[in-house]
Amino acid sequence: MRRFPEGFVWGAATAAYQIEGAVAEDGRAPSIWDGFGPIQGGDTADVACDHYHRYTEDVGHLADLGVGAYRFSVSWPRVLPDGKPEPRGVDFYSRLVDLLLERGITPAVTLYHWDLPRALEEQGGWLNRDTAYRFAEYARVVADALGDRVSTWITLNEPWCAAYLGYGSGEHAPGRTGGGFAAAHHLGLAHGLAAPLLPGDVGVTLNPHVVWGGDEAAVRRADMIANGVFEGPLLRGAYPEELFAATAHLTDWSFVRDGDTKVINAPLDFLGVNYYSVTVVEPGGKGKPSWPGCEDLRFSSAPGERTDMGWTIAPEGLTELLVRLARENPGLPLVVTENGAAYPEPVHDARRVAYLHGHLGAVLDAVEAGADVRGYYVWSLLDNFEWTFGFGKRFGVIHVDYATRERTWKDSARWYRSVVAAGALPS
Ligand code: IFM
Repeated sequence: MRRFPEGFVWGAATAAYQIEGAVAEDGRAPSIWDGFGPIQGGDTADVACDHYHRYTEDVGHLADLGVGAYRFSVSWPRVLPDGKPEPRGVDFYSRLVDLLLERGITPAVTLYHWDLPRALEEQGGWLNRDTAYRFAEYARVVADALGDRVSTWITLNEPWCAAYLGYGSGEHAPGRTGGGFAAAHHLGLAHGLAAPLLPGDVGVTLNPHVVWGGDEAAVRRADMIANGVFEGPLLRGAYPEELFAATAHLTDWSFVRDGDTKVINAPLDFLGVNYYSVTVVEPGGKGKPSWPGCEDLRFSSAPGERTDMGWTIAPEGLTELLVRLARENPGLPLVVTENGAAYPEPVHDARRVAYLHGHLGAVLDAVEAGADVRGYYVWSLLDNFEWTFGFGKRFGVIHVDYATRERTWKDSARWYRSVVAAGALPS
């Protein structure tokens, strides 16, 4: 057995839009994802996993798994449906938090997991600087409602996706193209304005890319676009020097105002890290719309076995990432806030067990190399609405039957429970 450090936090993660359903209840307003199409299979998240009505059962599953923490997100359009600072649907989260605490599970609350109120998108969304200030108001409302019981906060989930897929390639809602850097900047500003308002431990969750390739310049540029744009201001208070010249053909960065990067660089208690796979880059391609400033590069997957998402299984990338982040940010605890794999098997999911085993081993390798990794949240507690893939990709350790919404434990749930109980990984 390989033991995890004393006090290591074991968790499971979800996000509001992917599991809640109840999109028209308690006055919830539309989000940018409602009606965003084309979603594979014509699926919608109108009911999703019906977690809004089944949260008691789901907290029971968390308790049975034995996890010490549950990472979920609050739906902004449920809490502030008309943008006025008079919260409505926050009671749902209050009941959820109470139940978690009753069962001895620490709530870890994400404030933005991609479900922007549509009304704000109509005013420019993340291209509009004002959205950052609206986010801070929303953060204050949630902090006022839950801050007496919640002491672990994550401001944003994967701003790379929200900015570059939502406003760069347009693959994600709201489906706009060409504004990825402005969106990234305003998301960072939103984080920086909100972070000081949250009581307790505050982090932000990134999906830093592990970029592999033989050409040093290509790797360095892709790393700057995927990681430097976010980690620079958030962790070091400045954008990378080379960024402005490398992207001058796309933007003049005039949306960055004096003092912004200082705000974005608000003190952090931990950095959330989501990891699934690695990216391979080489010179001589046609770029990818979600990689602005990398138009002359070719992106591919690393060779090897892949999950149902087509993502190569590369646990060594997680070790590399955690060790890099630890080296570059001494004193900043790291938490793996998402890791997992999509596979279709309804119950006997040996491939997911192997994936999780490999990646937990990779976390231990990073710890042994000196990285201060404080916890791990499996993605995901439940099969759920996988954005543009609809219900077609299943990440849960618990199976959801979308006809009945019945939950059934997969082998990976039983396996994870045994690892959590032992606090150690079988070798
Ligand atoms: O389902 C998503 C989640 O919402 C954000 N991180 C990646 C997961 C798998 O694609």
